[in-house]
Amino acid sequence: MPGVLEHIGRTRVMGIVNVTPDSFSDGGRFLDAATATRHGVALLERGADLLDVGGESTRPGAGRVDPQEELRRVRPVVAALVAEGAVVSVDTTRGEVARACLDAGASVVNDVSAGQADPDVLIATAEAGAVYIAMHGRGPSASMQQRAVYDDVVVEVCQELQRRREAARAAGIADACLVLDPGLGFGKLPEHSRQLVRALPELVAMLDAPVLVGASRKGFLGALLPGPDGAPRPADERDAATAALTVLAAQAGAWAVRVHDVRPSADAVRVLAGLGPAGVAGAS
Ligand code: PMM
Repeated sequence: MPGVLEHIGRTRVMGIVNVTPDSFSDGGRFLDAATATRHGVALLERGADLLDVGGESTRPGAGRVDPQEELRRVRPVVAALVAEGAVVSVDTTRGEVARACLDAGASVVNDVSAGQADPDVLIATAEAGAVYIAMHGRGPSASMQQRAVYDDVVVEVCQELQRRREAARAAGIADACLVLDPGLGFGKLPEHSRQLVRALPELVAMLDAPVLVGASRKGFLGALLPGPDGAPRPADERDAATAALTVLAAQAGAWAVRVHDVRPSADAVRVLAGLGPAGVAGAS
C-alpha cells in the first residue's frame, strides 16, 4: 500500500494549490509558479499532509484549458513542491498532464472526471503505480448542473463510483491505490450535497475504500449561511463552516479532507485523534 494511504490514526488534510485564474474561491491568487509554490509551502507549515496542485478550474460552467497551458501552470509547481519534500497530488483529468506530473514527482492523481474525460489518465496512473482519486461527477463542468437529478443521491453516487472503480481496475490500478470521493457540489444541488454529508458514515462503509471529502468553501455551505439579505455567504468567508465539515468527515472515517484553509482542519483532525475513540480514528 502506498505510504500516503497507510493508517496514521487520523484523517489527513490535503491543502489546495490552485494555479488558475478562475477557480471559484481563490482564482488568480497563485497564478505564477513561485507564488503557488510559496503558498504550498505555507500550507505544509500549517499542517497539510499532502498538497493538491491544479491548473484547470472545475467551477460550474467553467470552460476547458488547453493541455499545454495546464501543463505550463502545474508542472513547475509540482516539481518545486516535491523538492520541498511534499507529497503532491495533481488535480487533472488528462493523461498527458498526469504523466508529466508523475514524472516530476507527484505520487497521486486526483481526477474529478474519474477517467471519463480522458481514459488515458487511468493508464498513466496505473503505469506509475500511483494513487488514483476517482471523484463522482456527472459530465463536464460546463453542463454538470443540468444532470443534478437523483432519486436517491447516496445510492446513485455509490453505484456510479462503483462503475468508476471497475474502470480503474480494468486499466490496471490496484484497489490498494484507489481513493473514492463523492464529489460534493459536482452535478449536485445543495440539497444533494447536504444528503451526502449526512450519510457520510454509511457512504464510507458502503464504498469500502479510502474516501476523500471536498467540502471546502462550497456553495452548499454558503447557502446554509445566508446574510441578512438572504444571499449565500461569499466563498472566502466559509472557512469556519469548512472546518465543521472536516470534523464530520473525520468522525465518519474519511481518509482525507481537501481544503483551502489548512490550519483549522489540521487542528481539528489532530484534536479528534487526540481525544481517542470518541473522536474516531479517521483513516480507513
Ligand atoms: N473540488 C474541487 C476541485 N477538485 N477534487 C476532488 N477530489 N474533490 C473535490 O471535491 C474537488 C476536487 C473544486 O474546488 P476548487 O476549485 O476550489 O479547487
